[in-house]
Amino acid sequence: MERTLNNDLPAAVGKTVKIAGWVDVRRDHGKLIFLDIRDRSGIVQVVVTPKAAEALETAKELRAQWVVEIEGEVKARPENMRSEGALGGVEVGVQKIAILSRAHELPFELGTDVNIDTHLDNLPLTLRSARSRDIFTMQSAILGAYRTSLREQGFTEFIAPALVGGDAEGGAAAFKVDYYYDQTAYLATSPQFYKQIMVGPFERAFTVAKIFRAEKSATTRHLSEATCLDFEMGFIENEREPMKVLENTIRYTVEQVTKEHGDIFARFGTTAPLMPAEIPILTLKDALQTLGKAEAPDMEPEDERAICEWAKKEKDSDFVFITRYPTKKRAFYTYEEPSEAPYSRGFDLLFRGLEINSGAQRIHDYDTLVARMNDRGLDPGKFSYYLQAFKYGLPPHGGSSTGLERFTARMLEIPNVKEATAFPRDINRIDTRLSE
Ligand code: AMO
Repeated sequence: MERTLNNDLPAAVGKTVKIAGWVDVRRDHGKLIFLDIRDRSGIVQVVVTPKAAEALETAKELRAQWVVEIEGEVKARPENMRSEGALGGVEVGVQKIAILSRAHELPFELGTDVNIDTHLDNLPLTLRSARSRDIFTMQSAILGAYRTSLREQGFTEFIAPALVGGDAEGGAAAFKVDYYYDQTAYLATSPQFYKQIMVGPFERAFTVAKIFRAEKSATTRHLSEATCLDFEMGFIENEREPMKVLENTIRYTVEQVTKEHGDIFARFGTTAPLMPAEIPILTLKDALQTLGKAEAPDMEPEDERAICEWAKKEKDSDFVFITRYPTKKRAFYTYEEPSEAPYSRGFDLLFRGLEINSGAQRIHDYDTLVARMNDRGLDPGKFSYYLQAFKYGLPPHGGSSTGLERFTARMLEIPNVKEATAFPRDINRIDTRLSE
């Protein structure tokens, strides 16, 4: 018999089917045993009665996370016994149970509140919890929508390298790697150079890239390995065009996840993000002034939270753009706004209190870029490979990068970005805790 997925069971009432999955919960009620069986499509209740004597003996043995194959008849549950959800209206009357895999006793009941370290120490188990499955279902949907939207806006996806010869951000701490011939390579801190190079062949290019940053600080928003949704586009007037493309992409993503995953927002006690017709844009100066703060070269995390609260209250928006950071606070390739020097054409996008994206118009003129490198004490000779893109003609261009984990975390209002990372790496852990 072919396997039926749980979410196809409502259409199979009266039929005998075979389902397969994990035992989520076993409940004993006198002579009956109820099992909740989870497969990739959902969770369904099955009932084992003394009529199926052999199955009942097997069911008595079953524990959480055992993997089983079950044959039985699909029945509509009586009106007063229905539970919530699509599968709440059906159950399977069990005829046969085959055990595919036995689980050891669990260290704790799945779904109970455990602290973040216990959660991370046991990911092969805890990722199976309803909460984790919701988080990574959401992340997968974000990723899919992001890609679709950029493709629809004329972008070509490429794969950026993770092993590089130097640090693209010129400042972000890079992990060193022993390479061939006694050379030191680095793990990429950003696909920045490669996406700019790809403007040459494609005008509009994007990549989903792993970035690695030797972040020494243990915070709820920093990872040593993060995933970035990066795009770059040519023939722009200024930074407003990449900001618009980003806004379109975010809007499409929010629309898609709202349509497909309203139930997840509800389970996390939050709502789909507020997205006005236009995301508000503030200069750094205006943002600080709005908060009654003195002028400063950057925003502190508490300023980011406060300005997001302001945007929500005053502009009905969970997103806010901040522009006109001082050029010297931004990466060396950032274009300066000529009419407002020393302020730049760089921007950040804040979402529900956190920076989730950074972008800018870039310097596209070879001589200007070399001069900027010299200003910053960077040796242009070390960037000769990247500089070829400019030597051989590159239009005015710009782009941005969204941190997937941060975007996911704020989407569901999860306090720690690590919970929105399937296998997070941080100062204390690379799968297992380093202190052990
Ligand atoms: P930036 O350094 O701001 O910009 O990174 C872009 C976005 O990536 C995410 N991010 C991180 N997320 C978790 N842990 C980290 N350690 C981490 N570092 C970065 C954030 C951030 O907004 N080249 C530029 C982008 C550009 O100009 O296109 C860059 O790397 O969400």
